[in-house]
Amino acid sequence: SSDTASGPATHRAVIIEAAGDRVRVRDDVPLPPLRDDQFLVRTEAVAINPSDTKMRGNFVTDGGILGTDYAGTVVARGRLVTDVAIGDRVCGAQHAMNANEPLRGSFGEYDISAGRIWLKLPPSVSTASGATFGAGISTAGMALKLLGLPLPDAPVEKPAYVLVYGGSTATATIVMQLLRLINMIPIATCSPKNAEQVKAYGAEETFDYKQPDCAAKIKAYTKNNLRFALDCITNVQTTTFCYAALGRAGGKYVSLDPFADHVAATRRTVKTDWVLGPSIFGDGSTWPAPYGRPPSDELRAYGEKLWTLAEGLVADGKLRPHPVRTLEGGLERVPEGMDMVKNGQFAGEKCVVLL
Ligand code: CO7
Repeated sequence: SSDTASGPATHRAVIIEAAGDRVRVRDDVPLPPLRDDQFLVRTEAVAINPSDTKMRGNFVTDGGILGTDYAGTVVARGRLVTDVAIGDRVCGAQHAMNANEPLRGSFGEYDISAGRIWLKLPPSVSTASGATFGAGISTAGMALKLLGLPLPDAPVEKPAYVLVYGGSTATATIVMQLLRLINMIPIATCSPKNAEQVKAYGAEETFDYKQPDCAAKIKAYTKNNLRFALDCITNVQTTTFCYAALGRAGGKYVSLDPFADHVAATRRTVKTDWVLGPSIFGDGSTWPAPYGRPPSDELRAYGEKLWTLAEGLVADGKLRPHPVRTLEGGLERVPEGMDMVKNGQFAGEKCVVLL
């Protein structure tokens, strides 16, 4: 089918069937019409997030398109859109498995812009690398907010340490750069083999979490004054570790998934929260408990600000993407890519599928 102002009526996309959680690549998936305030992107690369492999069971809307991250070229725009032109390269995120808009996952030949959760890519960033920014910037931005920290337009006056547990994860790569830009000082856990890379993205010091005295070392390094911990892994061990590293006065612990309450209950002076990535769109979440949320205009405005700032930082080379490894051959390779991500075959690299 040929492109019109709204794109074709159908396109190829990776969908999931509720019965049996069957992932399929189909050629006849409806493409919703373009609204006046949206633009249409011909998808050239999609990145696979661990979360894409978790959209199964009661997360699934039957026939919905999977995928959060995309990058490509603008091919059509609604009449109210002035900040992108046809031919611009962009990247962004989609609110996948939103029961209200199940056909808006990113793993399709076309992506429709979602709010202001996108940015124009500068010539210095490849489309494949750009495809990794969607969930990364959204998750990192939400993490800063929940930690009670500002965005890069208003750096803190007094630098302080932030422990980033899981320093070599894709979220950590973005969050550590943002922490530096707001004048905070990231320190991170990772394996020794990843220490140089983690430092290159902003960590002042790295700690090998496999050493038994690691939390105590962090406590000593931060003189028992650590007040912020971001847990990019989130299980009983990692929550326990972060709680052990936080200083005597307590502070804030933020994780990327719900954490174990029995660990959190051990220290009353530590406040907690966890990031729900898609809350960045401001339209709430229809995902099952505890992932459901009401809409929030405050979060919508925050997301717009985050992504507008991120566009400038990426253009200036101040916000660099996570390392990528690509799979060629189009959307047909997405199911295989999801299996590989789930099995840890892309540790330390983002799996990007080129269309
Ligand atoms: O945001 C959304 C929508 C926006 C619009 S949707 C949500 C998007 N967010 C996510 O999907 C969260 C992604 N993160 C996770 O799911 C987790 O944090 C994991 C643990 C899966 C990390 O994801 P990532 O893709 O970054 O992981 P990776 O497979 O590349 O792993 C990176 C490293 C590993 O190499 C380990 O590091 P080293 O230094 O030890 O080699 O993570 C480390 N790691 C662990 N460290 C300690 C992995 N498992 C670990 C563990 N303990 N159990």
